[in-house]
Amino acid sequence: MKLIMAVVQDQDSNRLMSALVENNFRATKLATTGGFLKSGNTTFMIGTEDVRVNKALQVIRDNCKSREQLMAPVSPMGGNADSYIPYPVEVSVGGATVFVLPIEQFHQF
Ligand code: 2BA
Ligand code: 2BA
Repeated sequence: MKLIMAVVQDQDSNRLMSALVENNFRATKLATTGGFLKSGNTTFMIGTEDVRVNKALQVIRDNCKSREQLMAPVSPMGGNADSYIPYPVEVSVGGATVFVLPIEQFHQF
């Protein structure tokens, strides 16, 4: 069994959850925050059999798309003004960042 952890954009999360359930995957959705943009994103935990990992990855790929996002300038607050960029910077956020981890044990009590 494997645990798939997928960080996706909030805009794709409802569609992805519906697609996972449609394809008979069990999943848990967590509200998370990206370290760089410091804004919300969604992390899915999907526990599934090894043979279904590729199908899960395909469902994720089909339902999440990359987008450009503006990063608001953050004032240096007494820090180094040399590195201050006074205008928003466009950042490309990927459709999904996915980790596949081995599961040592799986229990449901
Ligand atoms: P939910 O996905 O909201 O599922 C609640 C309960 O609905 C499940 O209880 C199960 O009894 C039933 N259920 C879910 N999917 C089903 C399906 N495709 N067909 C028939 N019945 C279904 P639990 O199995 O005790 O799971 C409780 C919660 O634990 C789940 O909430 C989910 O958030 C999480 N979970 C369970 N298995 C998971 C897995 N393999 N990966 C990730 N999260 C899991
Ligand atoms: P954030 O950390 O908010 O990052 C959003 C986007 O900003 C990233 O998109 C990337 O294009 C850019 N970015 C992040 N760190 C950067 C840096 N140090 N310099 C320049 N640009 C940077 P994605 O790579 O598609 O990542 C989307 C979200 O996925 C991330 O949100 C983070 O929550 C998660 N993520 C990505 N890689 C991760 C990793 N190795 N471990 C844990 N979470 C990760």
